[in-house]
Amino acid sequence: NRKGFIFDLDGVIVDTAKYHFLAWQNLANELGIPFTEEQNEQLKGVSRVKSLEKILEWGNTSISEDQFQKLMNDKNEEYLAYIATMDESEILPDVPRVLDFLCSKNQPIALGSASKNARIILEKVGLYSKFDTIVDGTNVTKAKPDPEVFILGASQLGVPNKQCIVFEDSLAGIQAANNAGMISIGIGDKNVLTEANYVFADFTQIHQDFINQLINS
Ligand code: B16
Ligand code: MG
Repeated sequence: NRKGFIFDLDGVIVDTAKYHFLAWQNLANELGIPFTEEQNEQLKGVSRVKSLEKILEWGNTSISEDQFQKLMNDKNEEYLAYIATMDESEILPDVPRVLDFLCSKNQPIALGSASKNARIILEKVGLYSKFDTIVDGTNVTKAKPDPEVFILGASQLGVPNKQCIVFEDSLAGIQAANNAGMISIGIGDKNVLTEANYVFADFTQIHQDFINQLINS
């Protein structure tokens, strides 16, 4: 049996949300807009442009298009400085075990992320070569919950949507997987990821027999 396994990046493979938070917080500070960890939660899985739009909305602030571009660039430069410090110690628990198990079962593996920095992050943590294909924010135009990112991943793997399984930490990402007709597996809080087909706190809770069931279903 050949399924397609598609992984989100931030919140599933690594916890880059903490770096996004630091960089957005800095930017919000400069604009005099309060920015909390709760608000950062709402930016998970959301594109860079949409994230800045939301922060400006929260602060009732409007700026010129030029300034908008400049702020996005500044934020990304700061974010990239944090990314530069990353190594394999930042991979979330048991992610390599699951990737290696899928590989040993000859299952195709894709990345499906909203981030435009996905490739560099995978390189930094040493997981780049584990993926048969990578679809990220540089390849798609429509943001999750639109299914574009996952549908493109499935087609690059050569696997029908219905035979794909998506691991996601954000509600918008779970909805994107469901909208693509894929099996959705939430990684995180089951009270948040209510629309997922399955939810696990993290990959340490995902055992081989469950993965075998997915492969053979
Ligand atoms: P970038 P994911 C998403 O990654 C993050 O969750 C989200 O917070 C971020 O704004 C978005 O990527 C864009 O990231 O600024 O690097 O292009 O969860 O879809 O892997
Ligand atoms: Mg995510």
